[in-house]
Amino acid sequence: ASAKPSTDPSAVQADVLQNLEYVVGAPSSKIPNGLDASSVYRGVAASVREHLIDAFNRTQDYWSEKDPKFVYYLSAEFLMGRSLMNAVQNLELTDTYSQAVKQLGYDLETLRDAEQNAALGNGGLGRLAACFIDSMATLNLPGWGYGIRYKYGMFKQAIDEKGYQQELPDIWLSNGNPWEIPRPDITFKIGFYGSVDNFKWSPGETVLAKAYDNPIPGFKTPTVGNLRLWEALPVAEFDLSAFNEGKYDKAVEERRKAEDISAVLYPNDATEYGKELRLKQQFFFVSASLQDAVARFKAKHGDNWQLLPEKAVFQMNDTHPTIAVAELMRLLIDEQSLDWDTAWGITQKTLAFTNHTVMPEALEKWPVKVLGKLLPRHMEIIDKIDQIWKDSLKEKVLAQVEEMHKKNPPKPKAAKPLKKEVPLAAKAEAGEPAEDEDEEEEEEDPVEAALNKYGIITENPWEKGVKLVNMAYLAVVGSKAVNGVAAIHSDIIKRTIFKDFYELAPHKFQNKTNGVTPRRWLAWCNPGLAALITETLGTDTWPNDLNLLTGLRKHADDKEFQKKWRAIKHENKAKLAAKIKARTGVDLPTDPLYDIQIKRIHEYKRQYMNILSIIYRYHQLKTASPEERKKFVPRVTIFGGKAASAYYMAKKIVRLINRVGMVVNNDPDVKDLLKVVFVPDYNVDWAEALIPAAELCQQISTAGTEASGTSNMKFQMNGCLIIGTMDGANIEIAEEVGKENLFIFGMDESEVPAWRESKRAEWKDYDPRFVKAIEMVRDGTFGDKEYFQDLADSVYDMKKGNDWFLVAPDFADYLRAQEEVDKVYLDQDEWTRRSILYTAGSGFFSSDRTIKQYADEIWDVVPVPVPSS
Ligand code: 26Q
Repeated sequence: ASAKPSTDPSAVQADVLQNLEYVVGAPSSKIPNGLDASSVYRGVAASVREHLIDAFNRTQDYWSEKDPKFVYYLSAEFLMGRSLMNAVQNLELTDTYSQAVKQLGYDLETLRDAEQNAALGNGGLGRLAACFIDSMATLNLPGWGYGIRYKYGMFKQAIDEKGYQQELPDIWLSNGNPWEIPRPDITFKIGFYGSVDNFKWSPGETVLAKAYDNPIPGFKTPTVGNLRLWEALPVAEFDLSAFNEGKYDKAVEERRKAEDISAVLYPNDATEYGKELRLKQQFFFVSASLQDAVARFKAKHGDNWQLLPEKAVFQMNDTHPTIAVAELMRLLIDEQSLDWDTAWGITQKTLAFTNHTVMPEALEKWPVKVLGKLLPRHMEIIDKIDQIWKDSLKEKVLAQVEEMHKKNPPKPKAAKPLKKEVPLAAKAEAGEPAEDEDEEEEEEDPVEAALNKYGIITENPWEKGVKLVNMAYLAVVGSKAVNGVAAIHSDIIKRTIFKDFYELAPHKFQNKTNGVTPRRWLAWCNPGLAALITETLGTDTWPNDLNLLTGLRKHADDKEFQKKWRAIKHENKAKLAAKIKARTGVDLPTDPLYDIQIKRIHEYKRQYMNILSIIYRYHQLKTASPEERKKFVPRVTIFGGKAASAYYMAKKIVRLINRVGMVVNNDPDVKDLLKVVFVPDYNVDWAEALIPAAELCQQISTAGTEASGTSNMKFQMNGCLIIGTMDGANIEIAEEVGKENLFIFGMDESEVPAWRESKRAEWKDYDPRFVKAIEMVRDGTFGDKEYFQDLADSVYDMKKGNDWFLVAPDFADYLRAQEEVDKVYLDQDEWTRRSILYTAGSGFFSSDRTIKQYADEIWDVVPVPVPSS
């Protein structure tokens, strides 16, 4: 179809038939009724794609002509999920396609399930990037996402019959991907290794980055944005000389080595640094993206490089793309012949950085050895940036040391200057262990020590002589703006990990509280509630103007309205129960309280604390008389989430939850009073079914550890009450909804450090209910006694584990909050009133608000709406 695609149902139907024949290649004898769902899905998707491409080309042409400032969102992850329904809904073609498909004898909802999830991300950070590009398109903001087209996305999780997590490859491209536009004509060369001679880099290995464009439809606008993902390929298809000599394996080897770079998503949402392939991935997509954007700029503006910061801004999503600081410098200096100072001025005005964690192990640090070997020219550039940075720091550090010495004069010591000059590395080479030092060498020069601590290049505190590049520091120094992702988090980074940087350049530091797209996470995933909202507000524009939801507040006490609200939740619970039955075989009643915790498995997120409280509840039920049992509030507790494959404790937590489920769900004593379900392979698709059905969600991270959280916002939008700590965005949700309407418990962030430093060691005051739950983990109630001992120790035996995340001291208050949950649930009117207030107060958490703030306060990018044709 070369003409503009029609939106008339019968024309759409004809178009689908045509695509079934010529894109899917189905024989006409089988069209339409002899086809499987996957084939029909592909025909429908190919038809929807025509609408997308049409609007995509109009948008991109228009932006190209107007030449506004562009934002480029650099992210190693985009967790898109499925696209069919989102595209159809955003294009406002749902009725058209539903009818067309129905007339062919199919159901759009069923076809939806034939699509593979695009799981090119680990969790929150990747999904945030997906929500952001949705909002950018909806707000008509000129901008692209840039990332990696992984051949294999996030691993698939299976739970075996013993309760262990198994990891399986995610072969998501096996049926093709109708949503992408391959661009064989858009390629860039990416170099690695090699040597530098007089500032000139000669790479020892070169691969090709090939572009794939993924159109991103906005809602209620003709704008369709772009997510450009790069695939790694060999520069030459085959090494012909090797091929001709019959060395086929050598010829193929090149290809495999190149393709490895974009082969797999690293399935670890904390750390994997040191792994050369990971750094290769990062540089690969950053270099391709920067080269692409710089070429676009040059085509329009020639060598007027001073104009670059007025035409482009790159937002770096965590440290993963921060090699961009050095790569932009290299492109400007080595390829465009700018001098250092000019290039540095432009770089610092063109880059911005978002931090997503304060956990030290998740802050990327690359060994100088690894980075210097893979990217020798970049290492030189980073070295120089570090020198300049340390020089600027020196003055301040000297003043601090003098101040310290005034207050606390250093003890005079015997001068042994010569011995002190011997570098540690030299000593190590001479065969002396670096650890084994005599006393005077332990006293480091305080200025050196401070410079080492805040330097971009620092010595690994655990391995003397090993130098590391701190990528977060590199990003802070090279950026015009640095932001955290929730108010408390942005505050913490100024006080802790970036303290000195903040003091030297306070104006750089900002907060941008996360948000989520209300299209996918309310309007599309919860059609029942969406319809009631539209009817009640008397408008359907709220998904683009989410503060309109405050109009629901005045209905919160209306009993009739509450009844309708409850009926929708009940319907969503029934739908979820059917899906769980189909996937796991577990039968769930639909009247109990649906209590859900879905997120990556981590000690700091405390799924462990949740399951311990469930274990205690099980104990209470078992020891209660039949009369007493009647007083329990029935609960269905649901968990979902993946454990990184090498994360020892996380895997044990997954297994414990599954073992508890096996015991509890088969115990006739507790029957419908308690169910424990672990949904295998939690992903975006599961989230879209779980969140609308949830009545209570668990946001229970140790205060100060969860940067923001974003599922909390999705639950809130769908009227789900929160049990949680004063952490991340929970705090801001409490402000919007009224703290009294959440079930808040536990220590707050200011109390945690003191606890860790002192009280922990002497604290013996375990709550007896905690002791009981731990005992049940130990005594084999859930099988495999031996296996669970060290999990128990990790929060209980201070000699073996140190309960870093405060499960023990927060447990009693957690149970108190849980009792409060039960009490309020018995009063369904009160529960529903709160539920309405949650949705009504969720406007602030639309990613449209977040993106508008980025655009206004960091990017300086303005909407350029495409005229509708
Ligand atoms: C790093 C090095 C090597 C390999 C992998 C990684 C890696 C990959 C993914 C490190 C971190 C991640 C993902 C982090 C993440 O999802 N963080 C979450 O970001 C959300 C969006 O801002 C926040 O809401 C969450 O609080 C935060 O945990």
